[in-house]
Amino acid sequence: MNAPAIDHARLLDRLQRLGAVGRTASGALSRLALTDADREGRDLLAGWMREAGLEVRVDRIGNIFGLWPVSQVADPVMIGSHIDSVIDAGIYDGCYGVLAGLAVVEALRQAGAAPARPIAVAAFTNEEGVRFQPDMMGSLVHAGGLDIDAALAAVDSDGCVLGEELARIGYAGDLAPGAIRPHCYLELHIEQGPVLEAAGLAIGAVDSLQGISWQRVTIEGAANHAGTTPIAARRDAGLAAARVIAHLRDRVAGANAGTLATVGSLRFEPDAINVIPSRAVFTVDLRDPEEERLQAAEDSLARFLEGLAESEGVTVATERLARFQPVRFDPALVGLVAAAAGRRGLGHRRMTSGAGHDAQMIARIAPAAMIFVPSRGGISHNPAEFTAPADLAAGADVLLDVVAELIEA
Ligand code: HGY
Ligand code: MN
Ligand code: MN
Ligand code: MN
Repeated sequence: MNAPAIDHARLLDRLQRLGAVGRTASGALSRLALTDADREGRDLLAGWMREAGLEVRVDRIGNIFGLWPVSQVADPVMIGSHIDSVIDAGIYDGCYGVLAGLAVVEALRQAGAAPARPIAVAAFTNEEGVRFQPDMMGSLVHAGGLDIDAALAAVDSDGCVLGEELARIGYAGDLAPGAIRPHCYLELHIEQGPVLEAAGLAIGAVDSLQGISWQRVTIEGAANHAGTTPIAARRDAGLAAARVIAHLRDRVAGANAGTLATVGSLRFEPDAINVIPSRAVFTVDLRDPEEERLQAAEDSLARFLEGLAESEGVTVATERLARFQPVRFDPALVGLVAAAAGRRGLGHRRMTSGAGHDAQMIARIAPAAMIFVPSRGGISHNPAEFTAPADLAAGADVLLDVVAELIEA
């Protein structure tokens, strides 16, 4: 076998081409799960996989698997991530890991490799969870953490049912959930944070991932006239929501170094300039590497909401959307990543992931690890998301080296 080498130019070109799919009239990238744009992106990926000689299989939650060599499917080295995006997204989040996985298979095939263990390149459905919750849904179903029928019954804010959307875009596959059980799992991903860039390092050997808690909070007050209702007589759902946001920032995130709190979505009803809001519906995203602190943040929010009902005369309802404990990845796999970076003379460090990833789900059923590359300015989930081509190439090279070791194991 010759020395396999990644075709960096083709990887970068595909990132741009996939990144062009799902642009709105204003040019924003929003390829939300199971939309027509997602179908277009899926079709593009599946076409590249087939051109590269992989067998493409789709399971019942729409996870796409590109398998090579075709003769074997059992017990593969799985390289995965996702190609769905958030709203007004960057082009690297998720797509980089899937396309680099495809590039690794192409490099090994090109070099005449005859692996003792097959490779499966996976694009998991609905990692972002923007349209349907929970996030990391496809990999969670794959890992047996969410019943397939419950996932197919998920409903978005327009009342669309996930299973019907999957059928509509032609990706309701026949493969049973979890059928392709990985021997081990690797995910290459942009860091989406500031750590590697600040340290001037090229590679993150990700050994852990923080816990995530997602809730939707609905506060019911009373609509009333903005000009005639005395402050003391108000049951102002808008004010109550504002107090929750301040509490999360000052008393939860502010009080604990490792805890992060975000209210990313908020809407008032009836949403009129001269009407006191009767209802406020918002999401709460809590993160912490320590499970006890994450639990304490959830408890602090629950107590605050109880007190608010009393003080503001409102009613409060919460709905749990997702809850994942912190994860530690496989030390041996993490060691392979660090060693491969070292052999290439790439500056690297072990680190934890602030973002959620499919790897945290697959880690439930197989040894898993992640490889990070730097994000410029630590920016992600934003059109300014960027990673330098040299860093993208280096990450793919490290992925290739580790996979080349694993397929011989
Ligand atoms: O929210 C997350 O961290 C993941 O990207 N869905
Ligand atoms: Mn991602
Ligand atoms: Mn993301
Ligand atoms: Mn993610």
